[in-house]
Amino acid sequence: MEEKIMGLLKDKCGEENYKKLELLNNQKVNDFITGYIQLCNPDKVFVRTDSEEDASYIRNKAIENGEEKKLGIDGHTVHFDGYYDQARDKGNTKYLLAKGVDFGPSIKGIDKEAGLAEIKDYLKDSMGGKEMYICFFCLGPLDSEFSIVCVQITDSSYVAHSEGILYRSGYESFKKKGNFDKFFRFVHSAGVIESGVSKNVAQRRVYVDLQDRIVFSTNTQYAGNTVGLKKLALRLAIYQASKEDWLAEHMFVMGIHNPKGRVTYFTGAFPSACGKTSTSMLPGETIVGDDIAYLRNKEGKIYAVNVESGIFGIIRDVNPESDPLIWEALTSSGEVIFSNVLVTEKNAPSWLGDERGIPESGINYSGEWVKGKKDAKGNDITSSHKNARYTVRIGRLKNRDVMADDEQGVLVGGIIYGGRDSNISVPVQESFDWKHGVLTMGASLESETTAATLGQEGVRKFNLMANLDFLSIPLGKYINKHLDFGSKLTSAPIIFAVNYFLKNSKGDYLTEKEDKHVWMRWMEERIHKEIDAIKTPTGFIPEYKDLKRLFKEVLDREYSKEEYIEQFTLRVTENIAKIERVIAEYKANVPDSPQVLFEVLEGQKQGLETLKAEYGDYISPEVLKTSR
Ligand code: OXD
Ligand code: MN
Repeated sequence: MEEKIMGLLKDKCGEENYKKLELLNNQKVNDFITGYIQLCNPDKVFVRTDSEEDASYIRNKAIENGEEKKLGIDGHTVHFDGYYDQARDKGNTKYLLAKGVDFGPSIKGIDKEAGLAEIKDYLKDSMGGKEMYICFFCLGPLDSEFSIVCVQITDSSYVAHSEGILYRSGYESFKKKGNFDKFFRFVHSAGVIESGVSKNVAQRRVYVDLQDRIVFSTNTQYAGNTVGLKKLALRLAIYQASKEDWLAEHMFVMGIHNPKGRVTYFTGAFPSACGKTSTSMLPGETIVGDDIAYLRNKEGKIYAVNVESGIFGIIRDVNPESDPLIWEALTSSGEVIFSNVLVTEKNAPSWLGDERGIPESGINYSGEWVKGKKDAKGNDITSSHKNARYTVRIGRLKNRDVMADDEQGVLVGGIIYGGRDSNISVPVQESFDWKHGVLTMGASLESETTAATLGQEGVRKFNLMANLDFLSIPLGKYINKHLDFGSKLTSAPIIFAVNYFLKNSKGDYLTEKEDKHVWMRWMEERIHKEIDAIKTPTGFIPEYKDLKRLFKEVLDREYSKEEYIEQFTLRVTENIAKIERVIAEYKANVPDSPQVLFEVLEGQKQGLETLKAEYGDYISPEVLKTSR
């Protein structure tokens, strides 16, 4: 390294931190760091190794510089993002694309040169008066064929602290690898801070450079935009996976424990805020991960790992009865970062749907808050934000799976797709085979939008495999990749679809929050071929007798025939309309759609129309059973 540049690195790092970098003996790491020290111009630099001492340095900094405040319970802190910085910014998240490259209308790109110039302009001197944190992490279990190591540069101790909870530390992994250059890089600056939050949110940008494996994020604090290893890394991973024959998915990984003593692992893809985390934490079952999974084919079977080691979960309607495990972790001492909740006069967090009730006043993401407070546009400001979050290590949950850190991953028996769907699909159904599952369940997923992304809520949107927001390859290629991946399996997992949000014509939910546990147990028994099911044009659905038994066994509840019929009635017209919408979406926006997608969807539509001609718009499962 040039004398002058090395001098700068030494000067900003100080003896101790410089030594930590020296021990890595990695030229690419050093070049990367010095480049951004020069550009961002921090006052000083801290290098995080895997030591507890370094983790605690960052934790303390977050308190010292006001990014987090201590709450009443030991280890609990709260962080606030700006009023207009409360969710993922899809509109300003773009791929830096070389001239002539186009991923199709569903994926936002920006000319690489122009995008780099813009982001570097925002980063220039952005860390003046601040400390730069350099952190090393690992996606996936350490020393595993699944794992990818990463370097995060950030000027936010909250981001660095969150990552310390959410990911496995990776400094030692870098050291072991020596002078290598295949790692992910993230550069984040919250930009100018005013009253504790990013001031220039109009210049909030998340730009992804797939070729150079680097993601930039500026003028934002919300973790979904800033924690590089989460959704920013998922974008890089999807691209890399597409070149290397594995899958990077927006999926939980969990074990379902049958009373006979066996455990069957599932992965499940759901859009944000649609029940993914709460499924993965079902009491009596075990959690491997709640958000992002890497899947690999090993000897014809799928194995999966959790990319993360913590949970950045939505804190809404979390109560001791419905979510006992997370409730316990969130109300006992230990490390938890709450974000964008209400802080009460007793210095405790309060959230929407908290059964302890909402106080009259407190401090929240809008500052001092009192019931009835309105924003500049006259909209009600809720006490806690709808997308308020907690950040906690999975190890804090009593039901962490024993295989959670296994470097081989867990054998996947079932894959689930779920969305927020108020009027079409039955609560649970099983695909006919891998191709049918991928195309009619994963590739046809629609979901009503939620507060996890900026923009209007409750709008039904196409969301390919619940991964659309993070796709970094053209959609058709992504679907083909899944089909191809499945075709190489000798023992493919069974693909299922669930819907926790089905309503009746009056707008009431037809299922309870806990019912998902029964659907999981039904799927588990189906995988082991222990029970029959009813064949319908959209998939196999449960028989009443099995659900009646499982409701009693799992929830100690009587399950009536009426409930079953209402929940599992095939809504033929709605299903046909959905297929037509999905086909239209692909025709309009996915130039590389695989032909087989249209064939399978048209086939399903035909099946529905034939049935409709005979039995009408709404067909009871009892009728479907006899019409086989
Ligand atoms: C998340 C998201 O936070 O998907 O997991 O938005
Ligand atoms: Mn997610």
